[in-house]
Formats: sequence, C-alpha cells, structure tokens
Amino acid sequence: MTDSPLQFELHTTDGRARRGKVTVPHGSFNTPAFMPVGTRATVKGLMPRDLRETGSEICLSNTYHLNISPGPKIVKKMGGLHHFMGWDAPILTDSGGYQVFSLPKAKLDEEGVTFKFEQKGGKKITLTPEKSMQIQEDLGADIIMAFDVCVPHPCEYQDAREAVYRTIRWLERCKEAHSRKDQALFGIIQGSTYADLRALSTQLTREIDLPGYAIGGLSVGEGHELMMSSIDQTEPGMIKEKPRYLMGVGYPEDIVEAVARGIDMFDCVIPSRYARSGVAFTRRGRFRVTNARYRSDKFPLDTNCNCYCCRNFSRAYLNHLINTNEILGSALMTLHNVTFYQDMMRAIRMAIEEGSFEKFRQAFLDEYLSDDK
Ligand code: PRF
Ligand code: ZN
Repeated sequence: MTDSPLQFELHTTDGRARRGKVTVPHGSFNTPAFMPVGTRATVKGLMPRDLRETGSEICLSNTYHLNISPGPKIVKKMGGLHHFMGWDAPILTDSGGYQVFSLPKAKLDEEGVTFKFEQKGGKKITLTPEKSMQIQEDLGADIIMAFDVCVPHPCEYQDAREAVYRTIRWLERCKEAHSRKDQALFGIIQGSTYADLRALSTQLTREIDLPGYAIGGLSVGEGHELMMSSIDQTEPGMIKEKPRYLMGVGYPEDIVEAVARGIDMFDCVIPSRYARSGVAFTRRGRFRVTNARYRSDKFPLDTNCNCYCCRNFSRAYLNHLINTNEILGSALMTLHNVTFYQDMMRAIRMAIEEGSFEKFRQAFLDEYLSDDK
C-alpha cells in the first residue's frame, strides 16, 4: 500500500493505446474511460442508478457552477458531493478555469480571474488557484483539477506562451494550497496548437510530481486534425505510468483516435447535450429523431443497443416526446446516448486487451462515418 490517493495499473498496451485501471477512494474505473458531465451535481435527466446502468464508473462535476449554487460550504455540510448527489462511485471536479474563460467579461491577471455574476446582483467573484483548491476540497471529489489558463482558438503565439507559463505558476500554487490527502490533483498541459509550446508545457508540467496529468486547451474549435496533431505533440512527453486525461473531448471519432494516441480518460457534454435536442448516437453515426421521417418508425433508436430506452420504446415515441418537450424524452435519449458512449468504451477496452485495436478502429470508423443510416 502507498498513501497516494490514486493508483494506476497499466494492464496492456496495443500500439500506443493503453488498457488500465484507476483506483481512487470511492472505487475503481477502467480505462480508457468516458466520464459523463454532471455540471451541477447531476447528469441532466439521469438518476444516479440510471447513470450506473449506462456503464459509467466515474462522473464529472464543475467547481464554477457548484460554487454559485448551492455553494461549497453547503455541499460540505451535506457530507460532500458523493453523498449530496447520491453517487457513491468516483467523481472528478474541474477547476472552474475553463468555465470562467468562456464568460464574456472575465478579467484575467496573475492573481486569478474576476467576473461579475449577474444572478447575484452583479456581485464580483474572483477565482484563484487557492480558491479553486479550497472549493474543490469542500466538494470532496476523488480527482480534482488544477486551475489553469485555457486560451481560445486561434491564439497569438505570445499569448499562448504566456498562458503556458502562467498555468505552470498556478499549478505550483494549486499544489501548495491542496491539503486533502484523499484527493488526487491533476496538472493540465496547455500550449494551444503550437508544437514547441505543447512540448514545453508537457515538460514543465511533468516536472511537478502529481498522480495524473491532463491535456487542456483542445476542443476549442481547432477541428479534428489539429486536435490530433496537438495530442501527437504532447503525449510522447507524458509520463507512461500515470493516467492521461483529454479534457472536453469529444465526438466518438475523436475519442477512438485519441485512444489510438495513448489517452486514458475523457469527458464531454456531447452525448447528454445532443440527447436533449433529439440527436441519437448509433454505430452507424448520429441522427435527429425529431425528423418527420421517424414519426411512425417502430424501431428502437439503435437495434444494437440493450439500454432501457432501446428495449422498450420506438423512434416514433421519442419523436413525439422530444417534439412536445416532454421531460421523459430527454431522460430516455440521454440514457441511450450515454449507454452508446459507454458501450463504445467497453468495445475499445476489449479490443486493446485482445491486441486488435487497430482492426477495431478501422471497422468502427468505417461504419460510424459511413453515409448510409
Ligand atoms: N481546462 C480546464 N477544463 C477544461 C479544459 C481546459 O483546457 C477543456 C478544453 N477544452 C475542457 N475542460 N480546466
Ligand atoms: Zn439504447
């Protein structure tokens, strides 16, 4: 036994793809792993028992949103995030950095980020590395993220370079401020799409000893090819024995290609957000169930899927529910899409175990990206 809050076992590799297992205080999850996003301590539309049924072993929540409501002190008083939301398995919280940067009026300096919060009467809130650590300690997730600077795309070289150095200075402050021994702090690599900045950020980040590392700053509008080349400029410099997390990614094709490049963990709102607008993911690609052509379609969303939604309901019923804004429509669509993502992750893990990941990758992408639905 060690006193580290996180254990990573790398079971097998197949090319650059890795099959492993992460163990944290609230349990284990198999990697490559997909983490559904529960922004406000709920994956919208799913009860925790449903979320479990999708095959999800870990979920993500957000410091920024939980800081606004209900506030970290209330979550702490209610026994921590796991108890509060009724999810007893691993949880990761993001630091709030990324969410704050997408606000139009956020002001950034060396200390942190200040923004006006409209709903609280224009009250000013400042998030700093220390504040983010304090909030994340109160929330009590198993894995917490460093407070970083994520630049938009495209970004001037000098600005991206400054963000790399500031992210490192902030990471040092995060590590210094973080005191809970039962939480694993991950550092975040930045560097926009500049090869030398990615290499620099990777090197500077790995010099700070941490239980895991993330690739940030991608999936900000750069597109699939630039995302993949940026991973290629980052992954070779990352520590082999520790988990690698690609933040905010992505579409199924992004995930498969990133696994091929050595990524172990993913999170994204895509399956749940698309579900609520009536978009279903299947092995043959995605489709919009609200389309008139499904109005009397008796088939399930996906004939290959064994989720509660696909076992019991037709596309016609989902077409009706989503088109009339019934909340059950969102719930069933979300259940299906998250199940689809988790089935894909399981297939990925099995292929790596069997040494047939390359074959899986070709077959999956051929079918998924084919035009015939
Ligand atoms: N930093 C943090 N969270 C994130 C990102 C990042 O760069 C991304 C990248 N798009 C998603 N979530 N802290
Ligand atoms: Zn289904």
